[in-house]
Order: sequence, then C-alpha cells, then structure tokens
Amino acid sequence: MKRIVTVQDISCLGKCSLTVALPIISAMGIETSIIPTAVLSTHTLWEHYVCDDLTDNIPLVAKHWKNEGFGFDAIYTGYLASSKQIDVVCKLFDEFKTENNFIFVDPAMADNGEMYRNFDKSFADKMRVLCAKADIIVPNMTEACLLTDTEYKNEYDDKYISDLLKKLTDLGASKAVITGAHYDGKYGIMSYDSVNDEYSFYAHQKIDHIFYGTGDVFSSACVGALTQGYSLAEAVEIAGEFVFASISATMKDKDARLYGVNFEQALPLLAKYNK
Ligand code: PXL
Repeated sequence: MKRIVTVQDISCLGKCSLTVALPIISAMGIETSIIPTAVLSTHTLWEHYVCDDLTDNIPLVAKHWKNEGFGFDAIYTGYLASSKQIDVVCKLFDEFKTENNFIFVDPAMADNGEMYRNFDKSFADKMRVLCAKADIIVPNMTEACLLTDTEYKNEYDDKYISDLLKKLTDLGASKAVITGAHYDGKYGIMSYDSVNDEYSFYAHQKIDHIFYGTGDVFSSACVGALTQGYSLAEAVEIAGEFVFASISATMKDKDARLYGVNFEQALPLLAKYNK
C-alpha cells in the first residue's frame, strides 16, 4: 500500500488542512501519515481563534520515524504556521526525500489577492525556499504572484498564466500547477511540466461563489492521484473534477462560505482510484 505523509495544521472546525487531507487521501486507497504543525480552534478566517504551535514536536517525530526506518511515497505540505516552521519542514524534506518519492508543496498563505491573517512578505520569501525543494508546487493565482514577485491582476490572458508557471518552475520545482485561473471566458487549472515543456489546462464551468478550503481539497486529491501513478495532467483533471463535484454538493448550503465545501458527499467518486 502506498503511504503519504502530510504536514499541515489541524483546524478543529472549518474544513481544511488535515481534516480534508486525511479522508480524501484515504478514500483513494493510500495510507495517510500526518505531522500536525499546529492545533487551531478554527482556521484563521474566523476571528479570535486559538492556536497551539507544534513546531518543536516535528523534529521529535522525525527522529523517531528515522530510527524506525519509515518511508513515504510522497511528502505533502500545506498550511504552515510560521517562518520558523518552514525551516523545520525543510529539514524534514532533507531527511525523508529519496530517489523514489516526491515532494508536493501547497504554499497555502493567501487568496483573492490577500495574504491570510498573520502572514507578511517575509513569510512569502520563506515559502519560496520551501518551494525550491519541491518536485511539484500548487499555488493559487495570489500565491503564484507572491512567490514570483508578479503583480496580481483580476484580468489577464493565457500568456500571463503560462509566464507565471514558467517563473514558478524557475524557483526549483520541475512541475507547477495554478488553481483558480481564468482567461477568455474559460475557468480552470493550468499546469506546466518543465521537463518536457508541456502545458495543460483543465477547464470547468464558471463558479460564481467564493468557497474557502477548495485549495486543500484540490491538493489532497491531486497528490493522491500522482501517488497512484497518474500523470500531472491526469491528476489535475481527477482533482479538478473532485473539487467541482464538492462545490456542486455545497451550492445550496448557506454555511459553506466559511465552513468549507461538502467534499464528504463527493468522496465516493474517488473510490475508483483506489488501486
Ligand atoms: O489552506 C487553508 C487554511 C489552512 N489552515 C488554516 C487556515 C487556512 C486558510 O485560511 O487559516 C489554519
């Protein structure tokens, strides 16, 4: 059985990070090991959340795992709580990266043109260092602009996205994916594999609402599909369809904006990737 380790926070309420990654990756028939980076009462879009930072626990877990000889088919990081935590996760990559596995980084730090609460430019600079160590990075448009020092725009053409993707792979990862892209009336996810200089675009219908947590749903399904041996373009399509089905299941739910999408109702779609 394949095994992924995912390194991100536990938000106790508000579907994102580990509470999303665990069920999605498990539904694809992959063992999901976790390193919780922090425990928050909710994700940071709610005010007055409380956060217990677990940075100091990460090297202790890594040491025990190294002693036991545990290995992983993929190492997947999401929301990290501080620049110091990024340094610790860089060390984790050095310890667990092998010739046979890959590092998948979702540089979760911003959306809709704005950084998440508590993050600033120095955090984005640090995130660039983490991305340089990855094989695949999956920012949204806002994060892609922050990582590449590109002006964030609401209107742009396909060249703007393909240039962004190229600049992202110049940071170090050989593959990059940008979620939430749109141009010429088309909406979707664009990916780029710099090894064979190949772009692909997964297009879907326009979605008029903003739903939080869709980035984490996408990344979890995408890293699962890649781990099961699908190509980048196939994995993007599998994950894109899953996000779309999750959003469709959420449309009538007024609570969804902050609570996250009803991906649970779309989970049966992933059973066919359980090899
Ligand atoms: O990736 C979304 C996310 C994950 N975890 C926490 C967050 C957010 C988005 O705001 O606050 C704690």
